[in-house]
Formats: sequence, structure tokens, C-alpha cells
Amino acid sequence: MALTDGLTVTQLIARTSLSKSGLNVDIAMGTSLTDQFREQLHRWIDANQRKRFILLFKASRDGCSAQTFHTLCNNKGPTITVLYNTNGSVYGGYTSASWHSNNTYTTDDKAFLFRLRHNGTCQPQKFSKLPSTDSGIYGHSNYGPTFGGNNGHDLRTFTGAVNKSGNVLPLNGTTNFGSYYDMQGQSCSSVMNGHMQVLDLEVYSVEGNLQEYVSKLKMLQRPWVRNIEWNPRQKNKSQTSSLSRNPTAMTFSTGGRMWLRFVSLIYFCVQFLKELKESIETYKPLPGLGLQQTRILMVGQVGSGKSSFFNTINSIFRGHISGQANAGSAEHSLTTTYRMYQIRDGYAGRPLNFRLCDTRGLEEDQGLDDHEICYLLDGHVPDRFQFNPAVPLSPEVMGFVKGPGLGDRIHCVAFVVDSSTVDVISEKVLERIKNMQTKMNQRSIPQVVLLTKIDRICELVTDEISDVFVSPTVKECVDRVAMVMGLPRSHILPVKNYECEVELDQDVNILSLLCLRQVLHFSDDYLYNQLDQIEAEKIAQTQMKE
Ligand SMILES: Nc1nc2c(ncn2[C@@H]2O[C@H](COP(=O)(O)OP(=O)(O)OP(=O)(O)O)[C@@H](O)[C@H]2O)c(=O)[nH]1
Ligand SMILES: [Mg+2]
Repeated sequence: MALTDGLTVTQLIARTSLSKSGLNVDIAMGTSLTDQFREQLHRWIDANQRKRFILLFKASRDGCSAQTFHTLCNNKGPTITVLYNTNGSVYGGYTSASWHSNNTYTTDDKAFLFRLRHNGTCQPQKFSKLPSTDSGIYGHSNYGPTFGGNNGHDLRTFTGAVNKSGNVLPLNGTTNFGSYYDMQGQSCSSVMNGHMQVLDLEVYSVEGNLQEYVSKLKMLQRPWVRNIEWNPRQKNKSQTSSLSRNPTAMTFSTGGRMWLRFVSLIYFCVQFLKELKESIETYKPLPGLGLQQTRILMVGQVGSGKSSFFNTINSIFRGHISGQANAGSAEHSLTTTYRMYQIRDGYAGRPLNFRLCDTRGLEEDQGLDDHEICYLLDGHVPDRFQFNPAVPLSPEVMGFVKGPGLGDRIHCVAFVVDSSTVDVISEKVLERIKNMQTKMNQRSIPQVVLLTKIDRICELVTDEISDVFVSPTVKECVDRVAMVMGLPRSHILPVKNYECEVELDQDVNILSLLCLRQVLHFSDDYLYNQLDQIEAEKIAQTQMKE
């Protein structure tokens, strides 16, 4: 189906997927357009209409060559070029004309150069094109993005191809600020620290109307999880049925149709959340095994959101935001103690029948290792065990559980993966994960992935968490993680943890509990296997006696 602006749904989705790669970056490295930068650029380009920025070219990802730049960016309409230098300065240029390889200058009165940050601090400034000059940009097959005319380009980013030196791209471009652009007294030094050593160079296309796009996508896109009960389309469908069950909503109908729909929608979500919560509150491990609680082990890279997931679930049952587990950012794992967290039903209530086990993060050369993971899976590690890199975990350490039973073991592993850094997980870490998966598979322990920080990869979801199952970006991320981890897609569970909120949010609660419910079902799968085995052994013994 073609939309009014000529784009098909598939094209829209494909373009959103592209925008995702721009976001997954590298928030940590400061080499991506932050929301703050986007806002500033929106204001400069067209204050009345927010545009969509779609990443076309990223030198660190695509390779820094003029040929690749032109292949990916020619004839794409208006673009912004952004450079992130090694001093924490961010600068670049906007052109409303398309890039090309014709070896000619293009007039563009709307073009401007800009500075967003200087030495790590926000110093936004727009440098418009001088009215007396004609050439806005220069398209040359051997040049990267080039602003200004033949009187010395104001900014020529690079020529030919540039190889990385470590993390740095030593660009071979030139600057002659002030030739065609009004630099308002700023110099090469105050814009770009007088050098062209950059961490990255990105080119985004600037198109359409963001708001319109989001509405179209919401209307047209089918949920990618077909049978989930909670999503906008499903909510609409459910309105009629929930109304008939909801007398309160009925009385509001006199106040107007819109109000009625609003109330019924809220009622549906409240009801859904209540049902989810109840199913978890009443959860009991499979009977017949004498088990009080199932144990779920969270494993993941440093900062992926393991402790935050526990905090999120804990907050839901406490009834307010809680930070019982230490969460935050640090170079190495913030969590250094193994904790088998209990979750209580309400303030000081009874413990629920599962534990979320939080451990230290995975790193390339340190952190949780293959050896420790086996002890954890088999239930040898006591609660509150303090990991000590100098003293490896062994049967000699204090509190080591020598003869763990079924109740001590791990019944399901939840890999916690930060969705905003999926593309930059190192080979070494992936290898570690694969080795750990082998140990889990040998023990038939089910594995799921909690895909955290989805609010960081998709604008739709940032605005409204309940759009997670209609977000093509999240779907693409789920597909990718499923492939990398070798797990079915139903085992990849997107989640948004509490991090900046001070009050509970219904949609965050629903999504987190949906994940947890799924994890508990998988834990039961493990227990079913144990039960089958016990029963098979009993039968074998009886047969032997006979
Ligand atoms: N935006 C956003 N931030 C999150 C989310 N989950 C976690 N965070 C943030 O990510 C950072 C790291 O989270 P932690 O829960 O400490 O991560 P961890 O896996 O326990 O890390 P270590 O204990 O250091 O191994 C914190 O600043 C959290 O607030 C999420 O879903 N969305
Ligand atoms: Mg932690």
C-alpha cells in the first residue's frame, strides 16, 4: 500500500531500521546524535516541523572512504554531516541539496555549518552561508562531505579513504572557515580544536514530518508479536468487551464518547496489569519436586541492566520505586556480590515463590567466567558471596555449598542484553557467552534474553512503551539477538527498566511482568524435565526389583 507521501509501509519500516543503527551507538562513546543535539538541529532546520533523521553513513561502521560516502548518500535530499572529535567537540554542516559525484558546486542558500559541543560542553552555534556567495556544497567523487566553494572550502572532511588508528579516524580534510560561511568570529580552534582527529563522522538524511510518520506507522503496522494481549490495536479491540464488564465506565458514557473510550482503555490496562500481577503472586514451582522457589540467574555484560531488572520487579510488588540493588555505571561491574534476591508481595509481605539471582557482569578479560558460571548453575554459591578476582571461586571458599539439591540449582538463565549496544558486543564477550551457553545446554537449563533499554533504540517506544510490539526497530533488534544467541525469537523479551522514573508506570509494569511470567514458564519447563527424569528413574527401579 502506498502512503500519501509515496512511501510504502515496507519502505517506512526499512528506513526506521536504518535509523536504529544510528541510535545503537554509542551513547557510551559520545559518537551519536543525542536527543539534545537532535532538538537543536530541528530548531535550526525547520522550527515549525520536526524532521526524521535517518543515518545514511557512519564512517566507523561503513569505512571512511569517499566512494562509500557517495554510494550511501548521493541523491538523498537534505542531509546533516556530524563530526565527533577526540576532544569532545561536535560540529558539522547541513545542506538542503543532495550530495553527488559530479565534481561541481551546488548553490544552497539554506546550507549552514554548526557547532553543537566544544570540549565536552554544549555550545550550539549556527553559521549561515554568506549571502554574497553562491556555492553551498561541493560534490566530488574523491571527496567526503565538502562545504563551501572553490575559494578554499570552508570544510572538506576528507579525500580518498582514511584508515582508523585505534579508535581514531585521522581525517585528511582541510578547513578555510569564513570563505562561504559566516563564522561569527569563531575559528578552527574554537569549533574543532584546530585538528581533524575524529572518533566518527556521520551523515543523516533529513526528511518528512516525524509526527506524521509516527502516526502512520502506528496505524498501519501490525504487531510483530501476533498473540500478545497488550498493544494499542489489541487495546482498541478489547474496549468493547471490557466495557460490558465495567459498570463504572458505563456511567461515564453520558459524559461523551471520547471520555468513555479513554476510561475503558485505562480500565483494560489496569485489569491486564492486575491479572499479570496475580498470576505471578500465585505462581508456585511445579509440584511433586518439593521445591519452594525457582531460581532465575541473570547474566550479562557490565551495565546491561541486571540489577535494574530486579529493582524494576521489586518496585512493582513493593508499590513504589525501589533501588534495593545497587545500579549505575562504572568501568567494572558495580555488582560484586552474588545476591539471590527475594521479592515480597507488598511492604514486608510474604516472599514470592521465585528468586532473581544477580551477579557481577561479564567483561572481555575479567568478570564472571566459565568456571564460576558452573558453580552458580549447580547451586554451589551461597547468597551474599563476595567475588574476589584474587581468590577464584573453589570448594575451599567460605560458605561453598558442597552438596546442592534441586532447590539450590538455577532453573532458568536470563541473559541481560543492552539493546542499544547489541552491534558493538565484542567477539571476546560473545565467545564467553557461547561457552556459558554450552554449560547451560549440558544441564538442559532454559535460556531467555531480557533485552533492556529499548527506550533508547526507538523513538516510538521512548514516547510510549506499549508500542514495543509495533516497533520495527525493536523487532529488528530481537531478530538480531535471536540469531546471535542461537535462541528462538520467543525467548527474546524486550524490557524497559525503571531508571529515571520516580513513580511507577503502568506500561513499564505490564511489560516487565510479561517478561517475568514468560521466564517463570521457562523455569517450569526445566522442572518438568526433572520430574520426568525422577519418574523414569522410579519406573526403572521398580522394573529392576521385579
Ligand atoms: N534507559 C534505560 N536505562 C537503563 C535500563 N536498564 C538499566 N538502565 C541503566 O543502565 C545502567 C546500568 O544498569 P545496572 O542495572 O546497574 O546494570 P548491571 O547489569 O547490574 O551492571 P553491573 O552490576 O555493573 O554488571 C544504570 O544507570 C541503569 O539506570 C533501561 O531499560 N533503560
Ligand atoms: Mg549490577
